[in-house]
Order: sequence, then C-alpha cells, then structure tokens
Amino acid sequence: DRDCRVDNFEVMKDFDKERYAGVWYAVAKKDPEGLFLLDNIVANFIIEKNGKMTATAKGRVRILDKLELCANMVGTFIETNNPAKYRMKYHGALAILERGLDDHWVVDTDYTTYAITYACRRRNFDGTCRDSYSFVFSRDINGLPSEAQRIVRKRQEQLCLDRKYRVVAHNGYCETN
Ligand code: DAO
Repeated sequence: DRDCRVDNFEVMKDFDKERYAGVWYAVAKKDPEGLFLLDNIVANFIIEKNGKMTATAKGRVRILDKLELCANMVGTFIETNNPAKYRMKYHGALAILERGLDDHWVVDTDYTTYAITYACRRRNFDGTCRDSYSFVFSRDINGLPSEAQRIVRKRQEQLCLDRKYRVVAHNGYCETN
C-alpha cells in the first residue's frame, strides 16, 4: 500500500541547484494550515557567489486574517546531507509579513519545465504529515505541458496529497500592487 511517512518520501536524485536557479511560477499549490501565499506567486532562485541558494518570491498574501496585499519575501536555504532537502529560512520585506523556518524539499524537477516542492511543518506520531504545503512550479507562466502534468500528478499521489491542490492564478495583480 501507499507509504505516507514523510521520511520515506522520495526526493530529487542528484539535485543540481545551479540548474534549478532562475524564475519559477507557482501554477498549483497545496496550502498549509493558515495559508499565506494566495496567488500570483513567482519565485526567483539565485546561487550566490559562496554557493549558497537564496530566493526572492512575490505573491499575493493574506495577513491579519483578511488583509490582502502583494508581499516580497526573501528565503535563504540551509543545506542538509540530502542535496534535495533544504531548510528554508524566510521573512518578508515588511515586518508584518510571515517569517519562519520550513523544510524545502525538491521532490522532482526536470529543471527546464516543472518542479514540485514539499514542506511538512508538523508530523503525526506515526510519521505521516499533519500540516504540509507544496508548490507545483512551472518555467512558463501559462502552465505545464501535459507530459509534465502527468509526472506532477504522480508525485502528488506519492506525497499523499492527490486532489489537495488548487490552481494558482497569475493575473498581473502583483505587477501593479
Ligand atoms: O504560503 O502558506 C504558505 C506557506 C509558504 C510560506 C513560505 C513563503 C516564503 C517563500 C520564500 C522563498 C520562495 C520559495
């Protein structure tokens, strides 16, 4: 049967952060409890001269329960003994925005079309995830070609998150707000 224990999830083999770098558009998202990033989510991953990965991300967010605005977020990635499993320290350009330390696991990517990431914030006693979020990223703002969609759907099932995703809209909101 399906194994939903977080430690048994497969992640990207031989992950290459240099090839992962650049702009990714979130096209689908599984939200965590108390979701933050709503839509128009664009992340730009950068490899610094010291080799460390950082990212800036923009997106429409919900804060203080009902206020919606465009946020500029900054993330720095702490490497672990698995090259595809990072710890992501993040904060907003404004102090009222969320900050925290989450997993950032690259579950799968072909570097040029799609990527799927996973973060488990809280585990159950049996090792399954209690509170997770996951991004489906595309290099193309208009979405994924069908072969990539097929792969992503398989990964979503392997993360025990099938049918938990919603489509992330891109309507230019954060280019003007
Ligand atoms: O949207 O509810 C949520 C959880 C995501 C919080 C992480 C935001 C910070 C992103 C910065 C780096 C880009 C991947």
